[in-house]
Amino acid sequence: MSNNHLNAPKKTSMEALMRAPITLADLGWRQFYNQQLEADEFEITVPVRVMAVYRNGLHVRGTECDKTIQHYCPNEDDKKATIGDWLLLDLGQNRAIRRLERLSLFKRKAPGTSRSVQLIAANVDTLMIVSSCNQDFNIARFERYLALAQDAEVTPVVVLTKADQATSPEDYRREAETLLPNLCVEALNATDLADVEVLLPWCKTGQTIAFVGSSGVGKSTLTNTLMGEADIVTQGIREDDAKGRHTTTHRELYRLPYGGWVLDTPGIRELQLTDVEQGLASVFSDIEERSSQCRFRDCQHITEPGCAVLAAIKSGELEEGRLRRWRKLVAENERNSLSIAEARTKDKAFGKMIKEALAIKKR
Ligand SMILES: Nc1nc2c(ncn2[C@@H]2O[C@H](COP(=O)(O)OP(=O)(O)OP(=O)(O)O)[C@@H](O)[C@H]2O)c(=O)[nH]1
Ligand SMILES: [Mg+2]
Ligand SMILES: [Zn+2]
Repeated sequence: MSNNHLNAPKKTSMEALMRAPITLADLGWRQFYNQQLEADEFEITVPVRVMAVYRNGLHVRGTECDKTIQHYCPNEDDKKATIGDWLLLDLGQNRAIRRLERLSLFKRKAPGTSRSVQLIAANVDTLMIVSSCNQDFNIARFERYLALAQDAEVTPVVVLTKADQATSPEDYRREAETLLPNLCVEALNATDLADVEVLLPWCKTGQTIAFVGSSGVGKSTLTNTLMGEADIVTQGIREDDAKGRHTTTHRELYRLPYGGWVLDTPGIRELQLTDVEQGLASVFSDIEERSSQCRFRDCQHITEPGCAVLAAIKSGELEEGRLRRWRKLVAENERNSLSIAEARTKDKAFGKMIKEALAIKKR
């Protein structure tokens, strides 16, 4: 257990929270976003945060508004808005005119054969990587999620649920702690608030946490326990078609009675990495550092003489499985990044061709 509970935020009743006017700081606004505003934008726009993404619109929230607006640039990946984003809303029209630069972004290769990126969330402060003290516990999977967090420069926290059903949850915790130096790992019962309270230091006013992990590990349970009396997640299921909430890509930011925001995500079957080279270098810094000591600069660490990585495996300092996992993720990351970039270039070239054809037709 950590000493984090010493600086845990106070709980406010949901009623009081709803009554008080919401400020930009409450919504997670920072100096970083403020700096991006032009003087004249203050008059015609207001900043709003994306609370949910639906097929036909975005649910946004600002100090004075709480509504659904049109999608913002749905066709261009890098301009598309995702949950957690800050947009400048045109007061006259019901649409956003600009998306602000992000403090952080999580994305992955879209599942299946599609060669595109899927945005998971933006401007999250803490990535809560959820797994359970059972067969779901998988080092290779943790390394994927950690690469995502490290690449986005977001603090990762490993949450190991179902500690109440395991004979020695401490073993799982200790193993997870070896994943990264100073990694915070909590083993707990997700249904018990007394346990879940260890997560509160990350749930302070204006802070945003996101639960990610496989299906069934307890992400919604954690969210519900944190929500307490409000229990918006299960209420939502009752009001709605339960199917819609749990099995679709529905993601929503919920306000916690502790002042922060929580994003419960649907279980991810396969987190395919893309564009996280820095993140991988950071998660596998033990291998990357040794690579720089290999005799050949382009050493593949297979059979080369003077290979520092192979030497470390021979001496037992480095685990062979870890090298294998690193190799796999680096290859996957390169493959996905490349194929997405290629697909994008092709799309652009095709768009240009159509435009030119139309221009010629007009003439
Ligand atoms: N005993 C115990 N049961 C838990 C714990 N965490 C989750 N569960 C149970 O595990 C089941 C799945 O939990 P969910 O919260 O729905 O899992 P999820 O991660 O949201 O799953 P998806 O929405 O499918 O991604 C539920 O029946 C929970 O009650 C825990 O720490 N202890
Ligand atoms: Mg869930
Ligand atoms: Zn080498």
